[in-house]
Amino acid sequence: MTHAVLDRVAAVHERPGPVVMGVVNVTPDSFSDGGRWVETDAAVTHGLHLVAEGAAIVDVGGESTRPGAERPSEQEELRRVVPVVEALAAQDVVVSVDTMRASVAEAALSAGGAIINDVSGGLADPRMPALVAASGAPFVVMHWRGHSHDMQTRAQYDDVVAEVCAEMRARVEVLLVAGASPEQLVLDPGIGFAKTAEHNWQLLAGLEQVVALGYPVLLGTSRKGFLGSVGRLPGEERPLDARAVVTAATSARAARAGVWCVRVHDVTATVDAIDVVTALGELPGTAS
Ligand code: PMM
Repeated sequence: MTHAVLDRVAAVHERPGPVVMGVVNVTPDSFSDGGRWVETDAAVTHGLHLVAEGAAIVDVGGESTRPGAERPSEQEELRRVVPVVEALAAQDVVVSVDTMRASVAEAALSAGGAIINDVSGGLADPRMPALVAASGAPFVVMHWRGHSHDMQTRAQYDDVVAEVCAEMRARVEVLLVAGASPEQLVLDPGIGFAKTAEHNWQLLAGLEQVVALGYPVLLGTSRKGFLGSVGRLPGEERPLDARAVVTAATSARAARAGVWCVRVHDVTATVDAIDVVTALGELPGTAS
């Protein structure tokens, strides 16, 4: 059984392969697009542009999670996020809200948002699991080990794929005990969150194990640091606006692994990459 919102996403998407979630960060300081969409109108226009490019979901966030980032107040997060969610939802866009606060998630759902995307998987706010259960909305359970200001000190694993899977399963248990239903849950290995570049590559290589947990999987690699530095000498990173192609290459990898959704800033490049995987007959379950 799937959730009605995920069925709606599939209907909007109208094509095989992972659905594309376009990112709108309404923040002054997100690492990849901070400061560009802080005004409500600019954020809404950008969200609609991402939909025109092929995004089936627009993810609206008001808190930067870049390594080292400090948190905005709850009031400030609400001020940033709610008007954008409301305006996009009014235009029939499937909106997810990228928040770790139950209050912000609740306000966003009331404003027409459809999906809660919590990078802490419900760990940051003890009220989140109850809200997930009460709302019935799809909930992205991302793997997370602590807030951004010091998360990289927690990037320690013996077997990153196995440990991330086990920690996500533990979050799923908590959410189910709180009354959420399995159809609501989407898993995300949390690329870049308490992970080194090597951990990120190991998780990408092991994506099938995440998919095998039996829930839809969301993957967020877009423009992240390990894609800036891949193949480059130290100090010669790709600039943020030159990471669409490397991001699209990871979207192709995700498509082959059977991921449900990829969260990206550059929608066109990722749609193109998924089209190639589809044409090759390399989507799981479609081999000829
Ligand atoms: N990454 C960021 C923000 N939100 N949500 C999910 N589910 N998965 C991610 O990997 C993720 C996320 C950080 O990236 P950004 O600052 O460029 O949005």
